[in-house]
Amino acid sequence: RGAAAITDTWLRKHRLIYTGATRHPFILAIRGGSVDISSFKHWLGQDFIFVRAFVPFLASVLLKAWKESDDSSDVDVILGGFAALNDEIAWFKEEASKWGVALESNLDYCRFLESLMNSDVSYTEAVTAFWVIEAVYQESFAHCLEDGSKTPEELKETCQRWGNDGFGQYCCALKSIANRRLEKSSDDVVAKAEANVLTILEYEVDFWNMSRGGA
Ligand code: HMH
Repeated sequence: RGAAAITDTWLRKHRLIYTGATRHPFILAIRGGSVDISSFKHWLGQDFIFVRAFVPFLASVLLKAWKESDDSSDVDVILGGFAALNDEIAWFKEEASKWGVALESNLDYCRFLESLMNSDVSYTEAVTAFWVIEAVYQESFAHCLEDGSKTPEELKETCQRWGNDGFGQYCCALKSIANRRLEKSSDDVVAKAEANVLTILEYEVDFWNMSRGGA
């Protein structure tokens, strides 16, 4: 098919919510240099909880790739995700102690993530969900590093974590895997994967909204 990638048509179709997830007021406040540090700390504590729940989710994606994928190099890309996540968790621990952040739990988003680990969720759906979860952070934090941004010096390292080029290339690799699988999938699987993407975008917006809870 010569047409645009499936994921690109989705992001055009769901433009408003996608922009809500990648250009959230919290991100714009970081970029504009006016972010409230208590909001940042609140986000940090919540994201540590999320990232810990992300580990078993990623393990479920790896298992599905190994069992179901038509391309063995998918496993290598996902393995790279574990390396990144391992690094991220170590960074969160350091940052949390540096900023004196207490850790909270019980997020609805984590429960949704858990539902995506079920064995009745196909590899195609799981890897597509994985792509969009990473892509939202990549786009959001890369925006804070673009020319003209006034991101506070002490938050640049946070933005680099997800906004760096390597993470961008990793998201592109995930996107290619998702599109390759979606092209070969039934309409039913494509519809389920799209519904999951929409749910994830809504959770991402809610997640950014939570940063306000700390203020
Ligand atoms: C809520 N979404 C959330 N946290 C993250 N760390 C990512 C996406 C990207 O890993």
